[in-house]
Amino acid sequence: MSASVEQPPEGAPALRLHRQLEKIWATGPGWQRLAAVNHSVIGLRMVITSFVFFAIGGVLGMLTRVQLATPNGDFMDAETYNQVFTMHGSMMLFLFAIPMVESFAVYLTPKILGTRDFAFPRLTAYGYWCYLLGGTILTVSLLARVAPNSGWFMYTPLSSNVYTPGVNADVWLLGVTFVEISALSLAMEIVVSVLKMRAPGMSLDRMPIFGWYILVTAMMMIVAFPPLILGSILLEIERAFGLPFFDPTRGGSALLWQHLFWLFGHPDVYIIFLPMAGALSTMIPVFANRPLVGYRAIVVAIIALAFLSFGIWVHHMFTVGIPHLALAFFSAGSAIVAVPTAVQFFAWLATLAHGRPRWDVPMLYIFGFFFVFTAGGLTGVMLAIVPFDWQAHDTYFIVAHMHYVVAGALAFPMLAGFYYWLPLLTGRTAAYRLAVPAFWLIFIGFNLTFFMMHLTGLLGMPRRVFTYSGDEGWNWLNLLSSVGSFVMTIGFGMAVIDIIVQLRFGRRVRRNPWNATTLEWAMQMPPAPYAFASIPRIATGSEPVAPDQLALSLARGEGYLGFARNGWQEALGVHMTSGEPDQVIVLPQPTYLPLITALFTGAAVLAMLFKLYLLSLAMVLVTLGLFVLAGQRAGLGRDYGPLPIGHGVSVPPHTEVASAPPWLALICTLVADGTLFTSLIFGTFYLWIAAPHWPSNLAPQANRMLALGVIVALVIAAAAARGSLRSTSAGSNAQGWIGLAAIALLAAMTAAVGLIGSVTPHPHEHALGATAWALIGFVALHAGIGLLFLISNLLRIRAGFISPRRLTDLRLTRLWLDYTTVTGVIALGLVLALPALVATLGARP
Ligand code: HEM
Ligand SMILES: [Cu+2]
Repeated sequence: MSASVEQPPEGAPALRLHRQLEKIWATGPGWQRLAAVNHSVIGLRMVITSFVFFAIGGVLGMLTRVQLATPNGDFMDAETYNQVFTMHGSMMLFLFAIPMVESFAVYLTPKILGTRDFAFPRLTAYGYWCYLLGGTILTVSLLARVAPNSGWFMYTPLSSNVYTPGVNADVWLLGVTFVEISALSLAMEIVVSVLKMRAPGMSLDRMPIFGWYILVTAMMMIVAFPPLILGSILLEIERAFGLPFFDPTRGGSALLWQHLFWLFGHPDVYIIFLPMAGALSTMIPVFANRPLVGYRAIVVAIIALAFLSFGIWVHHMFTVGIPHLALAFFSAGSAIVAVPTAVQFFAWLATLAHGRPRWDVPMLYIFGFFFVFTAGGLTGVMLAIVPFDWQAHDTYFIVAHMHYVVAGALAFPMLAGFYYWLPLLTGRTAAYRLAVPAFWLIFIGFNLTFFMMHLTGLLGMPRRVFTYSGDEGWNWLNLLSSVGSFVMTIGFGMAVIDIIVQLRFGRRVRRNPWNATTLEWAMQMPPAPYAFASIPRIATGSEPVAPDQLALSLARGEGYLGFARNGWQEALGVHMTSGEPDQVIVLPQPTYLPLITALFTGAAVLAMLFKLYLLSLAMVLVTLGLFVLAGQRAGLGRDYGPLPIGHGVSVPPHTEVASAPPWLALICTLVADGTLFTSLIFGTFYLWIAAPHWPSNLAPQANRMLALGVIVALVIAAAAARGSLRSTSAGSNAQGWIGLAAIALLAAMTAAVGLIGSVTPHPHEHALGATAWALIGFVALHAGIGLLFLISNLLRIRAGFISPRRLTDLRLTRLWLDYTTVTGVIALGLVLALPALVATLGARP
């Protein structure tokens, strides 16, 4: 079978190997940079882009402080102030915090885990472009003076059509959803890459602690973002087409938005914190000069934290009128979440206490983190106590708490991380004469700004006011806050200058300047596009790696895959838990497709903003078509059988195994999609149980025959997908089965559209009809996507990418159609059952 595979040359000298790999992996110069898909390139771009958004968001923050420095400020009017502080909060969270932690993950994870790249390089690039375009749309809206203005959490009814008639809220809903989708796609590939692409021998329990943090964070993203995406879609549908999900006069509920928002919002705090905590857990042992204390306890703690954080979103809603029992429950839960955080804290302190800490710039910022984050944690425990929250809610105390937590968790560890990893990139080190004073200015300025806000809050100053009269006793506190914010900004400015100076004039350092024991230091400085010339094997036992010796041996090609074969970009796939190599993953080359696809996605968003819905639909279809096209030539065009990877080991290419990365990626996708679906079900039940105006005499009749028709058609499609898989693996032609599946899906979609047309009460009139519309729409959409899967299958069978041994495509289609059938049965069952359910509850006010 494997006739024309190039044989690996024996003992390639380091330099020749380097040249060969460079030729295969490098991104071209000039315009070809736009085609880059490499994780180092994209990761670096993301760092820079998120830092630019941080600067813009910072300027907006400064503007708010100028306005609030003195009473009766007339620097801005109320409307401008609303836009400025809404954009400040939204930018800081959606365009800076989340992308910044993701960029750390994108740049560092493959290097720390000892692999050459992520599993889906083109998706990395697509995610980056979507982020850049979405962020640009939001920024431009600010210049056009149509920026979002109803607060960064967009509470309805303030953000609904009645109170925010312009496009301001649409910009937020569409722009943020765009950015979230990119975050979600990155999260999926992070999960797959961490699980499937570690260095051989790196079993899960020997993975560097950073890998655990990133894995848990990415999994949290997969479950945390869908509720917000759903909420944004429903609110946008309400604003654009008048379907009342959040309008209480027509059976909707404004509180549903808050639930969906905070189901995302609270876990998001930990999504931001955990990767940075991972950076801390990586740096602290290095500076303490001894291994991390309590590796296992930390792993347990972060998993516990992930679970707990999803259960306490209601602590953001203590004042909306929640039953007493629920208050007690969520209050206790919020206090308990301090425990796993404390476990990490004590592990860090113990590591420092047992070692001989070395002072350097990153350590300064780590000290800053300890101080600021502890303070934020303490006020957090205060706010978890319901009576206190009732007092402090919507005062500046919350703003103070939030900045202590977010900046403590993010800004300080981020700067520590910059200073720690920058030598890897530049081979140079910081200029201390700037770095140290910069730290102190940031630290003092930060505390001056935000400590005062605790006091202004306790004195009763509400947040989001654009001015105050001056006789409340808030004057000098506000002035000090504003002065502090300028001190902090000067500090940030100095840190930026310091980093730029380091890039150009920093003192040269040797490899691994901090004496670290993780793999990223065992590569060239700066890293080559292929990361490792050959892939290390992690020996048994948990002795730390010695990057210096390892680096030379890897560069000489003494690890796995220490050769260039067929011009392929090769990486190793491993068994998820044991870390034993089980496949060669052949990665795609640079291409403009991600950029083009993102441009069309952006065009769809813009068309929606300008209310050109048909154009938008067309753009969505082009985007989907491009995805199918991108899948066209992915993988390998023929069977190869086991390929040698060095050290006498041979494994098959990823196209010929069952546990290939795309399979795992689809499972992650379905988890995300299933969370969205569950949120939709939750919303339906929530409205039925809690929303006003659900009289029992609505007596709607969904058409049972049509519903049955949808289900039967879906079952036929799923069965036909099984048939196509069976006949292909038996070596016969599957096109008939695929055709049958396609016809069944078309029938299902037609029946679903008919069903939507006959829904009563009309979706415009009542939330009952609107939720039925959404549930059936969900089913129709998934049947449509199933159709794309089938088209892709046909094209790829024709092009020879599917064979009895290369079945991944067909297995993906089967899984998708099974999922569509199951969710379809649940959704339609609920649509049919709702009228009866409504009747049992009776008329409510
Ligand atoms: C130059 C430093 C900063 C200043 C002067 C500043 C100032 C402010 C002010 C005045 C508000 C409005 C509060 C309100 O009326 O509700 C605000 C809100 C907010 N800030 Fe900052 N901020 C700064 C840095 C940051 C950073 C570093 C982050 C995140 C990483 C951040 C995230 C937020 C968020 C999410 C909100 C919305 C809070 C809410 O109202 O719920 N800020 N900030
Ligand atoms: Cu929370």
